[in-house]
Amino acid sequence: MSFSMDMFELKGKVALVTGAVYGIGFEIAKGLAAAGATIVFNDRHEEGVKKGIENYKEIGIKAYGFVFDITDEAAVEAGVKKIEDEVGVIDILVNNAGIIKRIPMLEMTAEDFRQVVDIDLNGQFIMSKAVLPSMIKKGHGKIINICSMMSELGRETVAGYAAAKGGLKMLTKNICSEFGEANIQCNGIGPGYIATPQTAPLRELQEDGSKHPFDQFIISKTPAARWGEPEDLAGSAVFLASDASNFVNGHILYVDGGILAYIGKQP
Ligand code: NAP
Ligand code: GCO
Repeated sequence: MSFSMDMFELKGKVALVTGAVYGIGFEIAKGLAAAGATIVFNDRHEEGVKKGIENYKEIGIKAYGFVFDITDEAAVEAGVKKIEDEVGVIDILVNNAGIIKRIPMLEMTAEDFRQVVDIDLNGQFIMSKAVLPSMIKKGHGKIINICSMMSELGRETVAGYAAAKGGLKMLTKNICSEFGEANIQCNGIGPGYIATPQTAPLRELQEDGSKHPFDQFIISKTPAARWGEPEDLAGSAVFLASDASNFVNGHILYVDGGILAYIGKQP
């Protein structure tokens, strides 16, 4: 297929973005909608789904919301079946939902660790497994896993999150390996430090009005010298969801303002 801008077009495609009521998922969904996709999202609670539908309506997007928890295999299978019946076969899955627990490793319980891995890794496996059969039948599909700096780097307090996001990078490569022949592309986006509710505690102002030390630390570690905004991720998501990336598979696209390229400020 020779190149044309139409390759970025998502008209007629159904995109499911998990946990996309706000934050990164919401901005990615906005980007996919701007490229023409029909947006479907989920939340664990009915109120979240209602809030999400309102959030999308406010910006002129008719989105379809469904209640299910990505860690509950039976609920996910029922949710995906409902989406297929009521909206259509899912062409694009963005595995965005996730949590973090910031606890020093020696204080982290096995249950804390398990919960993070369950939502940030097992949940992505369960979601992918649920959408793959119809993608295979339809003859194409795109799965985009939201990875992290912690797919490559470690830091104090995030043992569960780093283990899960490192695992998600390898799950991405494995889905690519196992389903590439079925014309399914599975890639990851690795956001840098993005200003969302998840990272709000790292940006809180100090009592004296000065910046949080972690806030300053991240700006000094980022060649772009700023936090990312959720909308910084939308262009990459559209690319990886579209025919423009049909020969890109098993790749993690880091959208990090240059963090992974940089050794840090010289003293
Ligand atoms: P966020 O603001 O905390 O939003 C996370 C979303 O996931 C929420 O809508 C949350 O719903 C949903 N969720 C959590 N557990 C779920 C479950 N079991 N089933 C269904 N939905 C669930 O996070 P964010 O910063 O936008 O992050 C989105 C993704 O990007 C996450 O995977 C995160 O790890 C990743 N990421 C974030 C950053 C960053 O700097 N912010 C950087 C790299 C990667 P509730 O409201 O119901 O909890
Ligand atoms: C943390 C952060 C990160 C980011 C992100 C980086 O505590 O270090 O929350 O893990 O959210 O995933 O890419």
